[in-house]
Amino acid sequence: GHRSAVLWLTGLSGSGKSTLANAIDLKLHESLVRSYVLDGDNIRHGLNKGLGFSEEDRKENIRRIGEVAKLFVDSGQIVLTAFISPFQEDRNRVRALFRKDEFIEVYVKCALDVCETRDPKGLYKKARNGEIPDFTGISSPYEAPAEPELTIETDRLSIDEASDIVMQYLKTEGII
Ligand code: GGZ
Repeated sequence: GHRSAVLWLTGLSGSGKSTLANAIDLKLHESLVRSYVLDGDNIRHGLNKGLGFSEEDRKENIRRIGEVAKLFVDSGQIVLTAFISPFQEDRNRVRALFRKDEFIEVYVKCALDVCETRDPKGLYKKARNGEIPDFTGISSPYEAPAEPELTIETDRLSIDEASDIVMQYLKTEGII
């Protein structure tokens, strides 16, 4: 058996949150742990369709995702969330929904210039050109976590190394 928990990944666009979440998800499945990834693909296109990127909309986005994560934890699973979640106050509000040992804030740390070089969807280029307003890191703030349970530097580690660090943490904490 294993405990349930939320791995709350936070970081810039292009920092590798979804990639890392999916790599961890795969390793959890290989260890017969029930897990699920929430990201823009299954949340912003569905439940949160209609929310944009103003401070108010991001706050509501994160609030709803926190409530959904809570349902997954109640169902006994490990849920991984991959959202920029740029505001410390919004992340703290989500943290408050959980027991101390259930909420694991993972800072997916990557230098802005590296994210901007990766630019997999060409969004940074558009943001620099003024085609996307309120873009995190360019024209909207990102507040790095003050006291994350884990910091994973994706500009220094491979996906395999990064996901192994998180798996090791879950084992050390007795979650899996
Ligand atoms: C930041 C934006 C924006 C703006 C569209 N700012 O790299 P992506 O494309 O796939 O991930 C980003 C995603 C961010 O959505 P989140 O739900 O994670 O944001 S938040 O937690 O702040 O609510 C990016 C794309 O949406 N995107 N416009 N203005 N990212």
